[in-house]
Amino acid sequence: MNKVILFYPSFLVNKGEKTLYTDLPLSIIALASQLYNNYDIEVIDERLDHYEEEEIIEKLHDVFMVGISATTSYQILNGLQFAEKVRSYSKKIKIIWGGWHASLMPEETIKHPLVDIVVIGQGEHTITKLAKCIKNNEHLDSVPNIIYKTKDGKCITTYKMVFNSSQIPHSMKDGYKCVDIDRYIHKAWGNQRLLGYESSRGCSSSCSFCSISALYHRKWYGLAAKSIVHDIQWLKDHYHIDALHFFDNNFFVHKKRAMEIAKLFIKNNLKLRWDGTIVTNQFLKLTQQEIEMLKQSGFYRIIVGVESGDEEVLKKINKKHTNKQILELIKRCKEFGLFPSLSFMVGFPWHPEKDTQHTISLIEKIKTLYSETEILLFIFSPYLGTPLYDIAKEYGMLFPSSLGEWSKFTYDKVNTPWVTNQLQKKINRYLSFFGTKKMTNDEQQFYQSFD
Ligand code: B12
Ligand code: SF4
Repeated sequence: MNKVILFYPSFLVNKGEKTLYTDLPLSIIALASQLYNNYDIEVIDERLDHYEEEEIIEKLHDVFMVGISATTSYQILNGLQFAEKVRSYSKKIKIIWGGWHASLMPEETIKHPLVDIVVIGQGEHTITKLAKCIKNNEHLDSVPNIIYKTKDGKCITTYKMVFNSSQIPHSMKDGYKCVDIDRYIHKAWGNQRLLGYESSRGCSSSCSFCSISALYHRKWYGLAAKSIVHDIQWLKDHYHIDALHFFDNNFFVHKKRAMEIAKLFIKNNLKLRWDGTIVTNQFLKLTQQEIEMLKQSGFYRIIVGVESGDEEVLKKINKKHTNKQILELIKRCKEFGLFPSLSFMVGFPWHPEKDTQHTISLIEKIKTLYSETEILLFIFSPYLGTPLYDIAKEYGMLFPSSLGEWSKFTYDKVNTPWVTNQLQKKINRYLSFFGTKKMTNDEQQFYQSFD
């Protein structure tokens, strides 16, 4: 037995519906890149792969472990359904859960009968050790950052560290070989062949609604510019991409690294359009020459979490900018011909009517200054493990308390008791106005479906 299945569950309850969010399953690719040389790897991306029961059974032949990657979403539901199939095929195959949900709720997750081992946090080192131990029937107590069940049902934890800078693989090429990259290349923002890429992990900020700071505690690690550009050149040569979207939580934490990447794009004549996340203060500190160099390298779009137009809320959620700075950022984008994509949340627990009003009013000012600005407007939902999750509980929000219950929960639906129906109706009007109507077909597709 030498086979490992890595499973990326669908986000949908009804899998017949149009598939949302079909970007590269980077978690699975990162794990596959570590296992590639020693095991037969099969990746199942349930958002795109539709197999009959018998086909799944056939695939399970020769498998000694499966890895399931899930965020807090219906991915849990679909992950459990897959685990059920694995369990009924053979009790010997180890079922391992990792990803954001399992990492934030490890003790709760391990209690589920369809979970043998939970991996907490980054999985690269752990999966390599786990695979070796499971295959050779060795004890698991030397594997870091897991919770596992012993034969008599006891749960043992080896949790040591939250974030390890050496864990981001220097090249994911082997992982890429395990998926059909063409399926993840999209048309969007005027690009014909856009692909996602991860060049750093973590974030130096500590916004109180965000899971990144909850798990990684403000630590950040980025790959070296040379190694990134080397990978990207390879992706360009093999998949003829014309644009790259950095999925990093905060691409510009290390300005020197970001500028080095831009320089290398120019030097190597990569001719790729690219975009990435930036915090307002980071953007406002860029000099004119730096912005020009970024533009020359193909940088065309900044993605900024503005989150609220209510300055009281900004303080409470630990966002370090003001409305004035946001308007300044918009003016600079217009001046330099950069395309701003801003995301907002309304309906925080304190005074949801007021924060909605202030946020809408800021969005209107932004649109007046630079109408091309892309606005993404969400209703706030408290993410697991964050300070706002605890505040939400104080404000009467109830959360599931087992993996089975979480499988019926999604952040996509409004589930905060303090957002009244009336407020929700009001927000919905703006959601459709700002959220989609102003977007081109390409961009709508990015957020709605890539089918
Ligand atoms: C890209 C991205 C998206 C993309 C989709 C990507 C895709 N694959 O199609 C888009 C933009 C569409 C998206 C949407 C949403 N996202 Co999102 N997204 C991300 C982001 C920025 C990167 C994900 C990624 O690829 N990371 C790179 C990989 C390598 O890291 P990783 O997933 O953490 O995997 C590592 C470990 O977790 C572990 N691991 C993971 N799986 C497994 C499995 C096994 C077996 C093992 C051993 C280990 C393991 O090992 C991996 C390597 O170290 C993350 C933040 C982040 N940095 O991860 C948020 C994040 C995952 N998203 C989040 C959320 C909330 C959402 C939304 C609900 C937001 C919204 N309000 O609409 C939506 C909706 C999704 C849905 N329908 O439910 C939250 C999840 C929180 C949670 N508790 O689950 C995150 C953490 C962001 C945050 N700031 O809090 N997202
Ligand atoms: S800047 Fe973005 S990634 Fe960083 S903590 Fe805030 S919301 Fe999370």
